[in-house]
This record gives sequence, structure tokens and C-alpha cells, in this order.
Amino acid sequence: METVTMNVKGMTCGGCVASVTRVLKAVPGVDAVDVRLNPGQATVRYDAAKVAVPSLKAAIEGAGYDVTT
Ligand SMILES: [Cu+2]
Repeated sequence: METVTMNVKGMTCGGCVASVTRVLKAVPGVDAVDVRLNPGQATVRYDAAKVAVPSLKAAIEGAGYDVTT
């Protein structure tokens, strides 16, 4: 398993945290997700054989947030 922490911009409340958590957990190969509001960060543990960071970023962006690593 690999772990990455991404900076997520645009989350303003617990609902945003729940949304980002949900879309990340829906990505095949994602094992564990920890999303924090302050600072806006998402830490994801994932199987590098099944998924890569660009797909994780795309999932967050698809939910309407900006991501930098
Ligand atoms: Cu919100």
C-alpha cells in the first residue's frame, strides 16, 4: 500500500468532508481515506497496482474541489 496526502481547496464544512471521503472511497484500489477540513487535506492509502494519484485527484476534482499534492 502507498499513502498520499493531497491539499484540497474549497471544502467549507463537514458535508464537503463527507463528499470528498465518499468519492475517494468509491475509487477501486482505495483502502483508507482521512479527510480534514483544517487544513484542507485528504490522506489516502491505496493499492498502487490498482490506482494512481492522478485518478485520486480526478475523483476529488469531479466532486467540485481543487487539488494540489
Ligand atoms: Cu461543505
